[in-house]
Order: sequence, then C-alpha cells, then structure tokens
Amino acid sequence: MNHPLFDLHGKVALLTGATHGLGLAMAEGLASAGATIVLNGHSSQDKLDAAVQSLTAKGYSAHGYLFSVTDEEQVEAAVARIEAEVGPIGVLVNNAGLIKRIPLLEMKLTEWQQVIETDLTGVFVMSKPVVQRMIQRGGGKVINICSMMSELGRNSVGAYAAAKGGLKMLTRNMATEWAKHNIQVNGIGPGYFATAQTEAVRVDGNPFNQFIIDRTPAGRWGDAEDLQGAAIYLAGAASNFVNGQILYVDGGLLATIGKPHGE
Ligand code: GCO
Repeated sequence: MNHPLFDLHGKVALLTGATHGLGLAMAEGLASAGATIVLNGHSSQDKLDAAVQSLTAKGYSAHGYLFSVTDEEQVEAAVARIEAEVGPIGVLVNNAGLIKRIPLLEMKLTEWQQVIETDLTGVFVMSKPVVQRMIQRGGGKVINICSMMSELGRNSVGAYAAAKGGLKMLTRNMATEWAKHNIQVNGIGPGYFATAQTEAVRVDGNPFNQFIIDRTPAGRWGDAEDLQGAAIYLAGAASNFVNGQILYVDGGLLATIGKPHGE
C-alpha cells in the first residue's frame, strides 16, 4: 500500500503527448501509484493503442484519446468525453511538445509558430476546460513539462527555449490564479534524457553526447524512469501546499557551470 501522501488510487490522470518517451514513462509511474491513466496522442491511433496496451498489459487501468492540444474544439470535446467515459480528471500533465533544431536566422515563421503553438499555446488550450471542471469539484493538480531550456539557451533551439521559458512563467501564473481553488500547478524540468527526442544528439561521436555527460554532475543522461518520482510527488497529496514551482530533474546540470573534460 502506498504512503497516503503518494497514493493516487481513485485519481484519473490525463497526460498529453504520452504515446512514448518521457510522457509514457511518467504515465506508468502515476499508474504504479494507483492512478487511472488517460493517454493523449495527436496523430497515430496505432501508436496510441500500443501505448495503452503497454500499460494494461501490466495490469494498469489505461485509456487512449486522439486529439490535438492546439485545437480548442477537439480539446473541449475530448475533455467532455474523457470525463463521461473514464471519470473526472484530477491530474493533468501537459507533456505534449515538439522541438525543431534550426538556428533562428534560418527558421521559417511557420516553423517558429508550430513550436510555440504546441509547446506553449497548447498548454493554455488544454488546461482551460480541465481546470474549469477541477474548480467545480474543489481542486486538482496540473503539471507542466518544462525543460533545461526554461532556464538556459542553446544554439539552434531558440523557438523551443522561448516556448519552454514561457511555460515556466505560464506555470507560475496558473498557480497564482488557481491556487485559491485548491489547484496546485507546478512544473517538472527534465534535464537531458535518453529519449527519441534526443537520439539525434546522442549518437556516438556526436560531441554533444560527451558534452552533456561532462556538463551533468551525475555524469550520465537521464533515464525516463528517473522522472516518475517527481510526477508522483506533484500529482499527490504530498504537494498540496506546493504552487508555481519548477522541479528540475537534471542530475545537477543547473546547479553548476560544469567542469573541464576529464576532471
Ligand atoms: C536539445 C534537447 C533538449 C532536451 C530537453 C532538455 O536539443 O537541447 O533536445 O531540448 O530535450 O528539453 O531539458
């Protein structure tokens, strides 16, 4: 039996963009603490079904809904369906996001807009109908997935950094406006994790791979499971007086200026 402060039995958790990677790993973490899981995908029903199956095969309660977090009508319809078919959403994890590694001067406006629309505006669109219902029920939890780029810049990820920096402040403003309704809004800021999103920069021989290992005091890339504890903490009663915080799970990266290679 889980400690009551970390027990999620009876809660429905919706995670966006969670058919793979960190989103699916966080979903499994929340499921292991007792939550009923609702996964969102935006394009592939097959990927969504496979993700749901990966959880139900382990005995967890999981459901899948295909919609785009950037489409207000799809979001509102999906929230109504989820609450009718699964139950009231007690935990919302805004994880859906994309990255385009293009230097700013080479980036097209449409590419910029796509990143901002999904990674920042999508959180606003997704949260409104869910939080309106949470207020009616007396409370809830919202967890926004931020990034190292919420705090730091890096060549070629300017749009992503602008979105994730904005998401840090959106998290604080959501917390400011909704805490009085017993809704705790916080963020998780993953460091550099070994996922499909970072596969391109982790390949052997890519200098960025060693750079990150040197730049991270823990001396390794994160594993998706490393995020599960933070998700359970922010989804449960243990964080009922925590508002507007970004919990960085980064192996110490933000704590240091780094060290010379080999030190
Ligand atoms: C990059 C990486 C990062 C990580 C993550 C760090 O290209 O720098 O993809 O953006 O994915 O966001 O927190």
